[in-house]
Amino acid sequence: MKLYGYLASPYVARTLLTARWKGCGLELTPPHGGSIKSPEYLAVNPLGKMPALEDGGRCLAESTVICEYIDETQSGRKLMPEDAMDRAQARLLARLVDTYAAPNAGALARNANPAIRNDAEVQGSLAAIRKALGDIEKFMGEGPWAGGARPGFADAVMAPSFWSLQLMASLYGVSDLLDGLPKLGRWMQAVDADPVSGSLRKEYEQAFRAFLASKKK
Ligand SMILES: N[C@@H](CCC(=O)N[C@@H](CS)C(=O)NCC(=O)O)C(=O)O
Repeated sequence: MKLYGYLASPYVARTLLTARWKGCGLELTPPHGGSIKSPEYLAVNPLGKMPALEDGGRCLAESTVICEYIDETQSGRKLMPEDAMDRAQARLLARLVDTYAAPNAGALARNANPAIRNDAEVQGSLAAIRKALGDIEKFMGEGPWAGGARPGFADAVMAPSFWSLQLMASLYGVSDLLDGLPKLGRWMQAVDADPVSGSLRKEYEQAFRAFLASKKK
């Protein structure tokens, strides 16, 4: 099994977090030809996005699909809940992040340079992110993890997206996106305190900052 992409992508980081929580030792491989738009990589993932996963000569795209595949095929504790409603709830949280929160990251990234910043677009994106996080808060249980006592699929999907949104929001002076959201605040404390997700967050933030610095050159 081979996982392609760079850690600075939250979509890649969630698949790596899944692999690490499973304890399966899956490492990241840079995209074929050094780019997600190279003909070699497009042959693996025609979407030209990361991550992609190759296994047994076949390829998968889309991070949540890859997370589920890793969970189903690798040994170790199942990250997807046993109960059908709990499973649906985990997929729902993942869907809410991907549909309503994460898509706003693009506008924050685009406006990082103050010289060519569109303030209205930035404020609109921050408001949309806050609205999405407020909605996600309403679907969180008592925690501390999304599914209760232990980390699972929803946590693996959500955590890197929250890291990325927080890093981007901090470019605009927003120091805590989860302010006023007690369930998500407790959840993030659990994510930071967990040895696997806590240490991946540090690696992720380093990779993200290196990516931003490379864009400035
Ligand atoms: N829905 C996709 C999103 C993946 C995605 O957008 N990845 C970004 C990196 S953060 C990417 O590859 N962007 C390149 C592009 O869209 O051209 C997933 O969950 O895997």
